[in-house]
Amino acid sequence: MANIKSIKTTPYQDQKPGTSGLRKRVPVFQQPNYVENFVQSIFDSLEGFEGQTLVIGGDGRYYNDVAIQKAIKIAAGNGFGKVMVGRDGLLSTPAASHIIRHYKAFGGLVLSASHNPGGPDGDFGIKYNIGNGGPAPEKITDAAFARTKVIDSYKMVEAPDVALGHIGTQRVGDMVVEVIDPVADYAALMETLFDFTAIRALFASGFRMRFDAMHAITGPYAHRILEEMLGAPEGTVINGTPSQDFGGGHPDPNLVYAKDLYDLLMSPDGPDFGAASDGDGDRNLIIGKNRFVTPSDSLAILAANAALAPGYATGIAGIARSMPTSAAADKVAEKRGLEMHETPTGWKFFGNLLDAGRVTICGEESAGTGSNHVREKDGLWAVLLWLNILAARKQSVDEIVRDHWQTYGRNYYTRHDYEEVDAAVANTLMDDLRAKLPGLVGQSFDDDLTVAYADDFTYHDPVDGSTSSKQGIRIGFTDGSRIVFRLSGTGTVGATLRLYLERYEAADGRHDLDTQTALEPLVGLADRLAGIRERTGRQSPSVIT
Ligand code: G16
Repeated sequence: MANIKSIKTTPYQDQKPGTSGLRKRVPVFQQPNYVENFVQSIFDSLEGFEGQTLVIGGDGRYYNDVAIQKAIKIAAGNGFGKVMVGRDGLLSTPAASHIIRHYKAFGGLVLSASHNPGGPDGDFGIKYNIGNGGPAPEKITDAAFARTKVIDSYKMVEAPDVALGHIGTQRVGDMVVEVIDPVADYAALMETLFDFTAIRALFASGFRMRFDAMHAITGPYAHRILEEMLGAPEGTVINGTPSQDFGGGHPDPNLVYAKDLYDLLMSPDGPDFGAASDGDGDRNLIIGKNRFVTPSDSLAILAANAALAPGYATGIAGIARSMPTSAAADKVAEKRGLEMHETPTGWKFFGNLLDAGRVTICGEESAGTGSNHVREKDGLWAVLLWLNILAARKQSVDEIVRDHWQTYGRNYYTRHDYEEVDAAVANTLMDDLRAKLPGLVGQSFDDDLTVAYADDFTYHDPVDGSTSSKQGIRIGFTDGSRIVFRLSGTGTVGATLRLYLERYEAADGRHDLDTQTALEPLVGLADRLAGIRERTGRQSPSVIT
């Protein structure tokens, strides 16, 4: 019989999962029983997993190796029949989602704080995914949070640490632990979706690419798929070895943290195509030679061209985007007669629509795109779909983007982040703005901006009927322009105020303006409406994407 111990503990009051699981600084996770309490609280909120399989993997950041041993022993203590874990405890978030689905596991634990920095003073995180491979819905995360506030014991098998360095099977108490190759199943899935022969021919013709894995989890995946399977020259993948602190960097693939890649693609001798992914491999950055593609545009272009890839050859059922994401994808859906859905921020809201077959492609402005192949956003998937489209259309990224705008119009789009703002100041700013909303409709600003609607976004899930309110303040104008205010749910210090700005220019309109210039009037108006500068004391955003 397994040596299962029930160990006494005292609750923490701050284990509320945010947009994507529980994320805190490493020293917070290192407090006695902090991991144990949270993992046990998740299991206490689930039913029917006895004897079933749990997938566990992480992005390899600092504390991954410690937390994973605790999670495995608690899973054994709670009666799971088997744990599948990536070698060295590694699995990208989309690969974990695929493994859960492929092996019909009960669920999975993803150990990651995604794009947040890592290291002893960096961030760590734990997220639970359900049997469809996607992040747990609010019903489960709310129940887990309620449990964390009262938990008084957890169950664990007392056993030596599991050796995670080699593929194979071992036991912890009565539970089987299978260590698997983190890349193989995912790479095989990609091969079923994309025209690898055409992409191989593209590389063989001299097409040059640079993929920046940012010292994070996609390194092994990108080396295997791009260089070994698709024949991209060695050196195509840079920063390809995962490190515990991401080489001291910030593994967020945007124009601030992947600036070197951007500069390279804008240089005369730069490659044809540049891409990057984040800490846990679910985000993507796409840059063509002399052309950065905004994530919102990328979603629209991928949806419009998906049928060029074998996995989507019969067409897509519909598209979903998070509310702050630009309406570029809506234009595609409108023209093609596809279902279009607007959901709150966070991938968990796409799960029901994907499971119900209502949508095939989903995306968020925060560099996340994905499809029904898994239930997470998927950085390398987006890169491979772009490569498939480039191979099929035999055009440059710039030509494809311009052509798209000429067909559907251009949605100028930017996001301004004010990070580590005092939480009380940020909440008051949002409350005061919310109070103003009813009076804004019909008002005109700067001669040509008339407010068509102003509300706090509420989502009604059309599949399970659940409602999620207070998901971000939207102020929409009669010309299609829009200002959105939201507080981040993934930050670990103070509050992050996100300001999302959008302006639509029709197919025959001007598409060559500088984005920040095109959106300047909206930036000014947002500040006047919310008093951002005055209240936060910040003269400019910390990050512009
Ligand atoms: C941010 C983004 C969201 C994204 C979330 C999780 O949330 O705005 O669009 O879904 O991160 O992404 P990841 O798992 O890559 O961290 P928030 O609440 O900070 O705006």
